[in-house]
Amino acid sequence: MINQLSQLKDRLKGKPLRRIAVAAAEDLQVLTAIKQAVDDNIVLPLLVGNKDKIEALAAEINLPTDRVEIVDNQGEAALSAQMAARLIKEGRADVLMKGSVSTADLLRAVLNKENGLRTESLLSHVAFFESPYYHKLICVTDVAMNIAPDLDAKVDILNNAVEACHRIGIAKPKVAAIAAVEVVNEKMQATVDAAALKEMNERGEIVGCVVDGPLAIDLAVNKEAARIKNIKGDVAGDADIILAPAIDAGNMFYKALNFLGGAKSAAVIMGAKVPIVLTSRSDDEETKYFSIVLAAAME
Ligand code: COD
Repeated sequence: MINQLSQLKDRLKGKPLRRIAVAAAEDLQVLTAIKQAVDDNIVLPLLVGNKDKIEALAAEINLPTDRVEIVDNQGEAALSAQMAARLIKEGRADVLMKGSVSTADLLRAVLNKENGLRTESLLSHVAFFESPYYHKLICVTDVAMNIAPDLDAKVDILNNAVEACHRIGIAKPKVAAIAAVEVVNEKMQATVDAAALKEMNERGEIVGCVVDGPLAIDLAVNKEAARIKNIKGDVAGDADIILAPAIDAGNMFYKALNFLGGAKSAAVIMGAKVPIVLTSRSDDEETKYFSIVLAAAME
């Protein structure tokens, strides 16, 4: 069982170094996380952005410049995102990382029809948490990309999270489709969709996992709460994946875990041509570092 983010590094043993393109790399925290990943022999960085600023920051943190390549862009950060996406398309990197550029600009570069990194699949954000109050890593999705997914989008979001779990060795993840209550209420779309996802899983239309729902968050992560409310099944109290009903609920849960719950996290965007590290500017260096490790494990 994986209960620490540091165990993700075990997934990388024996694998080649990942080439990581960083969009708008002129960011101290991002470069510090990159340095740790370089020191740990995880990545070879391709830093896209303002060369002078990148070199000054690299010198400040002793990032060995002989182990990084810099692609200069003196223009807007949005252009660095487009350039980084193009480098990936040209096969020059295996992972994309967000630097000092807005999430929307990075995602637009990724979603661009001609030069972006789209595949047939929906792209979605997959985050893993190590919480002092939970017995194993827990995945939460989608807390940062898809705003108000319909049922079809939720199926893709769920499948991306299941794939991420498989890649880090969680063979048959238990998925809790979250709502405010555990009974279907036609006025709460989250409950209707959660019940539909559970049925699709039972019919074999969603595979590689066990889905239960609707479940309120306490029932998903706490066996005692499930016992008191008489909720049976394999998922209750032991969920591996929390499928959020929409971005607001997911994002609040994610930030509450980090800022109030003492959790550590790592996150990646799945469904694109390559894994994408898209951490928030307020995430600390450790989150950024573990997100690099997670993305490297997805390859
Ligand atoms: N996967 C694949 N294709 C997508 C996806 C997706 N998740 N989202 C949009 N597309 C495609 C659409 O099919 C369309 O062809 C094209 O991209 C543009 O779609 P729009 O018009 O919805 O695109 P935008 O640019 O208005 O919005 C896309 C964003 C990802 C930028 C938008 O969904 C967004 O702002 N999401 C929230 C980002 C955010 O602020 N997160 C908070 C982080 S802490």
